[in-house]
Amino acid sequence: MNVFERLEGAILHLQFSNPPVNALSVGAGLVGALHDAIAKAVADPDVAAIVLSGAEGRFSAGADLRDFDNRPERLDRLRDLFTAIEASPKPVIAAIEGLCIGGGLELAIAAHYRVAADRARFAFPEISLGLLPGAGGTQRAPRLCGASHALDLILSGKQISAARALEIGIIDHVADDPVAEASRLFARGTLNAVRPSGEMAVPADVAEAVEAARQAKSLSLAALRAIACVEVIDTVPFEQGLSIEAKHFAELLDSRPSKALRHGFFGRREVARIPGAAKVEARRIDSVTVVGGGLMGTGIAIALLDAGLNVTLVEPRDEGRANARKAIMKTFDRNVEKGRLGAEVAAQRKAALSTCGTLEEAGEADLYIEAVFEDMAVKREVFTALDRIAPPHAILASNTSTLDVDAIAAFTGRPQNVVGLHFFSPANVMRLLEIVRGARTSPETLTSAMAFARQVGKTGVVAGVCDGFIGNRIFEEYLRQAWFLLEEGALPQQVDGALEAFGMAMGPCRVMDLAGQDIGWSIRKRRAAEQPDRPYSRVPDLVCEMGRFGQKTGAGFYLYPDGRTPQIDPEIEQLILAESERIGIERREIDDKEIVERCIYAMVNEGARIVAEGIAYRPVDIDIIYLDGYGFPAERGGPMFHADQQGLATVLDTIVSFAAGLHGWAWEPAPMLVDLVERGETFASLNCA
Ligand code: 3H9
Repeated sequence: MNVFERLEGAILHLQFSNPPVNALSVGAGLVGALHDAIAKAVADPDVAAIVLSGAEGRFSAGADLRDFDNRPERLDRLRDLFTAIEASPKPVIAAIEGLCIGGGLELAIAAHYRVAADRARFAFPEISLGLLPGAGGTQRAPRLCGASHALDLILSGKQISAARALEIGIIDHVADDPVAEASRLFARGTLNAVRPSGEMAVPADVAEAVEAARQAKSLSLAALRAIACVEVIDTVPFEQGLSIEAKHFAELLDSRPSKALRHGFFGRREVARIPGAAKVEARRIDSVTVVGGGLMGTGIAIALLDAGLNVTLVEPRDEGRANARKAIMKTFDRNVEKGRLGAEVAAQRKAALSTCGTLEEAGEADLYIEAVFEDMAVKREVFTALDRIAPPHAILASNTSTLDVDAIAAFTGRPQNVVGLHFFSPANVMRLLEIVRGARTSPETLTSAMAFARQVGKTGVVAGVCDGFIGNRIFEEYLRQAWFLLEEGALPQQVDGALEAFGMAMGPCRVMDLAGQDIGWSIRKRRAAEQPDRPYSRVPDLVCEMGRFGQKTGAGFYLYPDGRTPQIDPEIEQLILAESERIGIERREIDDKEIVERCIYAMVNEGARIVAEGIAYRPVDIDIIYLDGYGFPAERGGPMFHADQQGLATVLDTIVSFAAGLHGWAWEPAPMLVDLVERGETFASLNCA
């Protein structure tokens, strides 16, 4: 953290530095140092203008998010700095390179002028953290670029280019070297009048822009508050607008959605850290061989090509290979058609793919990902061959979602190089990558797998070896409750409706109809043999016995006349009622609260076991898996964070009350949960371990 001063003629250059993203930190002293430097420059008769820039080719990623918790009063210091800059009697020019977002953009628009490099990017990303620009952004930006453009920036959170920022008037000039250009323009007399944005005229489009913004569907709390801030521009003076904005910001900071979204932001970065790991270099991965050209292998190949890797897809069946290639090419063509990808980039990605029928033909790669049928005998065949063919440095990964990674590693003479890379379908869309650490996986392999996840734009989360790893093991408990609820009195649409109202992207009946009911059926058959003491409801099995496997067969829990849209089917209601009668359950009214608590607390209880067993390093790892892989609502922060918010004592009491009901065996409280409640602690307290 530092502010560097350099006087060049009458221009004082102030360059601030706070690696890695130049966050405007009060706690670390940057904001105070900048404020002092500005005050000193204003008092110094030798200084006629101030040029502000960020170190290392970037302006700033905004306020320091670490200042937010517990010490929100610190943020007033940031606001005071911006007021001092705006009030400076000497022109302050922001010279912008790289990222200029959030509080960084608010700093830039508190200055009197902005000169930016062509590659600079601008945004107000606060909305993705459940916040609004709270240091003048909602009051200054509309005065500079109009309310409609300002609201676009604030409500979308999206980055815009320097060219676009110039076009809408948020910056004044674009130049190769913004610092030099700022000095030159000042010397030429172009930028030397003091021009506070707060004193600029109120834009004419406030009412119209506010009205248009309110038309959007399902506006978040932060969006509603941001619109309210912009709305007052028409009616109150600038300073009062700033106080209104600060009040809304403080309330949002304390709101459940923002706390959850900030937990997700830091959680995604936290899960990248392997506790206690010695620092090892990740191996460089340029080429990957994917073994298996089915749905999963194809999706994985697309994801890797999208990340700029060279990919060889090995599929022994001629037809399967041709289909895989066709599907990959079609995906790139569709992306070009939809304007998501340039034709040239698509051509490069297509050219980076080769396909062949055998591993021998594939040539050497840095990483091999097996995505063949979930059968140990087939895995043995592939890994024995990989061990024979792959170069010594290569990482050998299995995409298994159920099988024992240690047993797979034992098929090779190099178990230290073996790891699980569990992609989620469709692999080119889903953000989560569960990285399964075998008992003998080396730290270098694990670190390389984490770096690989980042390289291909995925959130990598490490899981230990157990049946279902973290994600599917917890999901099984969630589904178990959903199916029990059906036989006790609820219908699919009610279970789905309650969980969707809670915020899940899709309820369990719809999810399994989408994924294929036959997948759950085969797992339940296996479980019935392995764990006869842990019964399941037979309801979904009965649906499968009718040949209804979900969307792919046109019917599952619902009917799908158009292949996608679920339609309630009275036949399923009859089937469920008959099953309740057959097993002697008197159906009862079940409210949405019970549905949500049973399904979500079942996840929490199993999650606590998973942390206690060391399968997950920390509770936050479970949260991120659920946020990025299972459609858990971002504004609830994941199951473990949600449990903390409810209060663990309340969660435990509820679990104990369920234990007294039907299928009480499924509700034995996890010892870790009991222990945390006894100590008055939270799951969050285990995240920093
Ligand atoms: C704001 O400004 C509020 C104001 O309107 C009002 C106030 C009153 N603070 O993501 P990366 C850390 S709200 C503190 O891995 P990338 C991050 O934790 C803020 N730390 O790199 C990580 O640390 P570590 C509005 C921050 O290149 C390291 O930097 N701003 C902040 O993939 C590298 O980050 C935002 O919402 C921060 N603001 O992406 C921007 N930002 O290495 C949030 C980052 O210890 N940030 N760190 O794990 C981002 O979107 C991305 O981090 C960014 C870089 C695009 C900047």
